[in-house]
Amino acid sequence: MTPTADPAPPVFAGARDRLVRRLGEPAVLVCGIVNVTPDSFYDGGRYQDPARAVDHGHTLVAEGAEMLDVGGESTRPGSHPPSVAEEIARVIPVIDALAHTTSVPVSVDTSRPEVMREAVAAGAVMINDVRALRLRGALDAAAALKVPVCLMHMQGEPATMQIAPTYYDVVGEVHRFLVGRVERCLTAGVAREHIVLDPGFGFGKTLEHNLALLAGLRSIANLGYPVLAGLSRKGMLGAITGRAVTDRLASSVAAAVVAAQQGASILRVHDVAATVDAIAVIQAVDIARAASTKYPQLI
Ligand code: 7PJ
Repeated sequence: MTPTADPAPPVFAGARDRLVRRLGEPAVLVCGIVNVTPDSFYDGGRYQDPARAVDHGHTLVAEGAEMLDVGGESTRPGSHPPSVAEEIARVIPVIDALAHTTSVPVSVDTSRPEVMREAVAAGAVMINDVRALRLRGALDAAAALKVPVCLMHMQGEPATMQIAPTYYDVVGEVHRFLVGRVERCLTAGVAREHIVLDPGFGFGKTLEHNLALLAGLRSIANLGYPVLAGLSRKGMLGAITGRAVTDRLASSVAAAVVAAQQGASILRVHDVAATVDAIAVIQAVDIARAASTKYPQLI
């Protein structure tokens, strides 16, 4: 294969290009989470069996997910990564099955270049990296694979990130970090229209930091790249409501709505059906607002 050849298998190049076009549209996209892990904070162990993970992906698509994000590394605070071989064994069969049996784009939640390459060969059309392509070889792998990449901010590593998160100006620092990663990506040859940004809620952040980022999300969206927000059932919602992870549906939907109103383009969620309904309400109001500007006598 020549270096300029398209590395996506031809059947998936179309799915990738549809995703890139979709990311350019204003409507918010709901991405369903498929965790193939024994230890994720909410659904760890529930979908560890590949067949169950695939079934769950189908359920999320039936609920209205426009994308699925498949991950094999739990990044919950205090967790340690699995071996590369273990991560590959977890995610590749699930990505392969979902890419061949659903109509939605499949993203791989990984930081490792080896996993990125196998995942794209199996049909993944986006890379979601909580380490923003900072592991050795990841940036070059992502550029060569020519798929959209989500660059997430994290202070530290999952094993220790919640011990003492410290910022002087969290919104400014996350903003600067993301701008720096965008520059590195562009230099490495990642296409501008393939870049997605994420402030990384809960990744090396206190409640105060997370709230400042949610309130200031617009400043990140104003960089001009689609923003992904992952707030679903996270600890910050437990801190606000006093509720256990199983009882954070309402707060998760509220947080998703706030993120959408602050300019998020992709909502990464466990609870697809409820989030899709909430976004439908926002969209209906947006349409009414556009109409009222056109025909002011209606308001
Ligand atoms: C995020 C993620 C997030 C992106 C996880 C969970 C914890 N990827 N992977 N953003 N969170 N891009 O499933 O809630 O917030 S793992």
